[in-house]
Amino acid sequence: MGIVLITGATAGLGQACAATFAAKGYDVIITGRRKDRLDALQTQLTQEYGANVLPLHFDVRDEAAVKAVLGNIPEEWKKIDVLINNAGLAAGLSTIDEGDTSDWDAMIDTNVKGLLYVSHTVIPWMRSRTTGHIINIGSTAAKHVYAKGNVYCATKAAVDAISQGMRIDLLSYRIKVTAIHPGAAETEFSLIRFKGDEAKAKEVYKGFIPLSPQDVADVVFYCTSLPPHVCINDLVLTPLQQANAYYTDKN
Ligand code: NDP
Ligand code: 8X3
Repeated sequence: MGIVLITGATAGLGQACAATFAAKGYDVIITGRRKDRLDALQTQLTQEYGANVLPLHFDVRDEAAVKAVLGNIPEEWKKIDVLINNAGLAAGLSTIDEGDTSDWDAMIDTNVKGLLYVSHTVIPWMRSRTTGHIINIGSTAAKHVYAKGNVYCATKAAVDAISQGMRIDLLSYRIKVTAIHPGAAETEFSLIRFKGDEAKAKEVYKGFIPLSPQDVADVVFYCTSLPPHVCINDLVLTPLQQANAYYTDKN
């Protein structure tokens, strides 16, 4: 089928994407900071789907590490067909005057700069083959800002804008760029946002049926399964009870 690279494959949406693409016959490059999870996922994907798996252990915020680890993969793995820029986080939920600046750094460095470092490494390989598909995971938070979401929403609006820019710049190389913007999906996202507070994290998903990681992975895969001349540019998916980042009908 081809080769897919998924950043942030140790949990949530990225992990579901890894399993989905492996099940469809892709060779899979999985990345993240938690090496134990990468190793476990490699074993699972190999045993369940017979997939070839390349686990890469690095922090997307560290440009030198991105270049050293991802930049030096074996030549046969550089023929990446699909890049899923998924690694990301929300850190904290505070008004702008009360925000923690280290949270801001983490979100901007991961969600924006990390996505750029990884893309900057992979795009030349796609360009040389005049083919490829970049999927950037944005959020409904890219489309509407919600109270206390300030910097997180800004990073996802940046992902939206970068996706538009990539699409223009890469048109002549026939590289597809798709931004996918999920609404609330139950993953480790809220646990990370609330720094391990499980009660607060669980509260986020009460009163409605959130997206599952598999729901999102199925949509991501669909976008990659269209004919070569068709590109979904921008796609928003939400739970039925969520209209946008701000309005959720909880009961
Ligand atoms: P999870 O917390 O479950 O997973 C996040 C993944 O990102 C993990 O694999 C984590 O791996 C990786 N990651 C985070 N920081 C870094 C880093 N510095 N370097 C490398 N990898 C990193 O969250 P989700 O699966 O929910 O989130 C995935 C993406 O989807 C994010 O971009 C998020 O903003 C977006 N999103 C999530 C929504 C939701 O409701 N869950 C809705 C809309 C968008 P590790 O810790 O091992 O490094
Ligand atoms: C994650 C969804 O609504 O918590 O991007 O911002 S939300």
